[in-house]
Amino acid sequence: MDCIFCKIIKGEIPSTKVYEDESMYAFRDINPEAPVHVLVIPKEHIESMDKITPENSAVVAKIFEKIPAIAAEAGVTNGYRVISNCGPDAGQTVFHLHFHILGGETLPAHLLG
Ligand code: DGP
Repeated sequence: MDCIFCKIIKGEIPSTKVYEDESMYAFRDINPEAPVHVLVIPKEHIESMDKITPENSAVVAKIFEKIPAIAAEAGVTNGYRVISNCGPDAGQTVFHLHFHILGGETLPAHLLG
């Protein structure tokens, strides 16, 4: 499968890891929009929020359980925002479910929609 994030999980494309366990991988966004910009992805390939099902949703709960620790590990101390873009109109460019963690400063207005 030709998925950039699946290749990152496999180590075929380098990334700056923040956290990893058996079900998820967290790494620095290549094009940060804030001092802390981390992407958290399930290791299982799920295209987007639209493809979350009763069968694969457990990993989403696990990701949200871990996000506070991942944000802290990445350097967030004073709050953060979590965003998931779903589909072309929302600007999703990589079709492997991912959650952006943004923080490290008072976020600019366009990131506080
Ligand atoms: P979205 O627009 O929500 O689909 O965000 C995709 C994000 O993925 C975007 O902020 C840039 C990031 N990204 C794309 N390719 C790479 C890559 O090869 N490495 C890393 N670290 N991030 C990437």
